[in-house]
Amino acid sequence: MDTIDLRSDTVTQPTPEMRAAMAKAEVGDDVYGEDPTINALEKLAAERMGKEAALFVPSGTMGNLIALLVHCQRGDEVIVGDLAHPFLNETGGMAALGGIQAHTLRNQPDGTLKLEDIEGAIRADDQHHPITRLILLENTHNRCYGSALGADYIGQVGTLAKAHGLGLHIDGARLFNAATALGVEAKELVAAADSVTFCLSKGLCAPVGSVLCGSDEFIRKALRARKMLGGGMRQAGVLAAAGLIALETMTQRLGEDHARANALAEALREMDALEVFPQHTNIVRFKFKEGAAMGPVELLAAMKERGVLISWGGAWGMRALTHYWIDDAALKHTIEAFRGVLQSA
Ligand code: TLP
Repeated sequence: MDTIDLRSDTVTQPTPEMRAAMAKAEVGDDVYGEDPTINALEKLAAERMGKEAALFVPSGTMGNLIALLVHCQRGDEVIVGDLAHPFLNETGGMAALGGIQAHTLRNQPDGTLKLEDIEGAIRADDQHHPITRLILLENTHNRCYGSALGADYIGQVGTLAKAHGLGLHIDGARLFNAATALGVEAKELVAAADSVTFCLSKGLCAPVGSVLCGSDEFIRKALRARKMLGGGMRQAGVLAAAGLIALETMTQRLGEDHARANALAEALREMDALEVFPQHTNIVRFKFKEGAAMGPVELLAAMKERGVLISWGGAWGMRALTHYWIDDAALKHTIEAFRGVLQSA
């Protein structure tokens, strides 16, 4: 059996259908706006998000950074969760490249920020203070166990943002997982947002790429920021061809990944040594209970010997993600491998 790679859904390889579409994609110079496949992808993405326009970008990280650069000036502040990916895992790009200050608020276990905390964090108009410009939410929330933020909550944050003249950006790297889990259309989850980034490259299996969506004016500014960051790609229609399949068909099957993640979480809950956190979508997070006979380093090594890769984020515990390439046989093998390793410890 091939290695079963559950470290992330970023490891997904393009499907055979994607490879075929990539091989015959029509391309042009996208910096001239002449790549028909990218243009088609951007049009479809904007439609799916219910926004006026969209921009194909190389990664979720760049999409979030561009959004921050467009919403904020140097010295401005963004209200963001302390467990949010753009704060924790994007190399401090907002500070390094945008001079943007993160005003972090405690993320609740369900990935939300308390409305009263947000309200309390908005700066008064005072020469001593930075200017609060933006609120940033993440959906699904990676560190908060893949939880899905609902349209009602996001609407309330949007109302708060508007009342204070702030923008709302959503890091929707796994937005379609959230939409699937909640049984709603993705656009309902971003209706209150000014901008959203979603990734084609994670559970949707495209090899590269994310899409940033917003108003025409926002995307015009985003285009300049993308160029500045060196993200103006040329004949990248070969990538967008996979992105179109990601968006059209791969968004429809994420429920399967969630069901397998649920089965994995249930099986892990039966193992005495482990504490398994709530599972919502395709992310399963767990850690060893106090006094367990084994630690993450040993578990990862023993699982690897059995052909299964999982990841360990120190104090954050261990993580296994299901995705297109994890079928029922792979899931069965994984559960048996966990049982074998933990029962022999
Ligand atoms: N997440 C990766 C790692 O960076 C941790 C993963 O394996 O989960 N937003 C969210 C919520 C993400 O989870 C990620 C990637 C990104 C943005 C960044 O996307 P890329 O990798 O395309 O820059």
